[in-house]
Amino acid sequence: MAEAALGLGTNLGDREAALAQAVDLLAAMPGIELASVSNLYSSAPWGVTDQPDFLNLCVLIETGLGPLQLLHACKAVEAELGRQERLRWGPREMDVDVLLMQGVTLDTETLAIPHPRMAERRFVLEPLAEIAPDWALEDGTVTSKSAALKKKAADQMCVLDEAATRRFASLRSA
Ligand code: GSY
Repeated sequence: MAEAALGLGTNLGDREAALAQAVDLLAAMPGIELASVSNLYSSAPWGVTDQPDFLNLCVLIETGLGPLQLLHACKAVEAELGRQERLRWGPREMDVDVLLMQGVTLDTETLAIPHPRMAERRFVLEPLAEIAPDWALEDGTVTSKSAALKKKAADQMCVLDEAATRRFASLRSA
């Protein structure tokens, strides 16, 4: 089993309900055991800015799946949540990204691990710092990179959303 970190985000429809369903679907997948789930963060859209704000969270899992099998599991959750093909950086019903995987460095057309843009995204590093603070990145840890990015990108809105986190928790299956 390997530890892996996933980033989830949505900016369409009932976002807390979609995140709750996505996390429950991941937890029910063969080969995936959910280890921890971060709080929810409201974040300004990254890339294409003329779209609704996102809700984001990160999860840590233990998995017996290989990297591509894990990617397919993430894509299956997106499809189950009604993900439509739209603009590359556009609005989405659900996005599930493989961020990190213990012992895996990969750079192919299909999948890159660590996620190539995670170090530029507060909406990834801030929830991830809650659940994987000491995970080593290229030049630091998740915590140190998150703190540095928070200063450097102070204008990139990303705030802990306690109300959304409470609603999300109440929507998760028992
Ligand atoms: O790559 C993840 C999807 N996505 C997001 C997101 O999850 N959160 C924010 N704040 N902006 C985003 N832009 C894209 S694309």
